[in-house]
Amino acid sequence: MEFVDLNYSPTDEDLIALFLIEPAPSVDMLGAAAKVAAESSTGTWTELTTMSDRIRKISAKVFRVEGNKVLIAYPHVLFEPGSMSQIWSAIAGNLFGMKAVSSVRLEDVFWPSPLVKSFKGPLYGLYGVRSILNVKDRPILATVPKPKVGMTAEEHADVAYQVWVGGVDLVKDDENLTSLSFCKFEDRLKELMRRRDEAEKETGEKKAVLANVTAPFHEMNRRIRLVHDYGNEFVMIDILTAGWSAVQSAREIAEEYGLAIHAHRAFHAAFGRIRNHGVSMKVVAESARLVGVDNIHVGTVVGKLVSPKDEVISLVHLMRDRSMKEDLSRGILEKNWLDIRPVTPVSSGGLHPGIIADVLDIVGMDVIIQVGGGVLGHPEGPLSGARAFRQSIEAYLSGIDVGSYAEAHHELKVALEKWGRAHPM
Ligand code: RUB
Ligand code: CA
Repeated sequence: MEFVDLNYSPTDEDLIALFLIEPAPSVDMLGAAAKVAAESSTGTWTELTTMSDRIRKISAKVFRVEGNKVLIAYPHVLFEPGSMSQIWSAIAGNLFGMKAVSSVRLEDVFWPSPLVKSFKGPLYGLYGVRSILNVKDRPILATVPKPKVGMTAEEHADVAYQVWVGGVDLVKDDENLTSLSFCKFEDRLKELMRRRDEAEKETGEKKAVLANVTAPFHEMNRRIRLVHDYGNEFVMIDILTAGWSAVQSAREIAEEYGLAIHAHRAFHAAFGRIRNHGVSMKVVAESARLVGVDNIHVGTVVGKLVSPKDEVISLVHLMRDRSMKEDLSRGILEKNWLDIRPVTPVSSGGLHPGIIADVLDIVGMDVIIQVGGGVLGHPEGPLSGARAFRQSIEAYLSGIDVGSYAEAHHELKVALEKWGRAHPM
């Protein structure tokens, strides 16, 4: 019980973690909470002869328990400044496997100023990304060419060219499209840049690629350089499969070359989907904002992937706002991002023109909307698919129902005939 002190008032410099805990059948709540605090800070399963008062002072303390919500304060010296991997090894590490709990979820974190200041945050962030693309007064539009893997570099770039001309700003590599035998990274990038220049000339709009550089670190480093050398402005990283150390190192290199980072979150649902165990997407996104990605996927509510409405709304605010008040009922601890720039939320996964309005009603205008299948599945091809996508955005911005707007917009009409307003599975 030396890891519990219900009279403790945390200081501004403590990191606070909000856990949802279900104790194992033979364990009471305070006992389980104490074990979580111990395992994630200075303790282990038994009393130690090597423990001292000096070390007890820096141990984590359970200081508040409300139902299944347990708040634990950690003196910031338990964490290595500027190392997200080390922080996760502590507060998102061994504790998930302890026999003392039936389930435990890291729901949110209060990041104290000594740690916030130790991270760089985004180089560009939401407003910087808008100004790279020169898109100020509408959501930014992105498309993943589909099939997600399988096309050659030339086929891929040809699809990209068509969707750019149809009105999309960003062409995104998919999470599993890196450098494959039939579509090597450099070949694809080269071809994409050539076609990008054509599309920019034709449309007079700025266009760019979210180039997936995910790879073992030295190779990722080389790919980031290539993206710069070929004149593109963005790299994309599968941040969870690559790992925080790789993302932080990539952030350093991206800064050298002035590149923005698009964070794909593939893998998050493996530990975040079940809402009473694992790590919430909020903690993933907050960690990503600190280490300095510029865009991050937050879900759609209405698309093909599970993303509950309350979670998506929280994520959008956690990425865009400068600060937030504690709201335990929503599983949110206070936030003060200091000088860390806002991040662009990305809504993606199973979207099509018929449901864009539903998403924008939830996430607002300061977002990237990504539509892959909902563009490439258009019966008249990629160019028409992209036009239909852009038309659905125009309809929303003019406050006109997409069905009425479609009467005078052929591509949108065809898209609605295929997909209607269905929320896909
Ligand atoms: C979207 C897609 C993305 C998902 C990931 O393709 O492949 O990888 O957005 O999901 P499509 P999330 O538009 O055809 O569904 O953004 O929820 O992480
Ligand atoms: Ca994908």
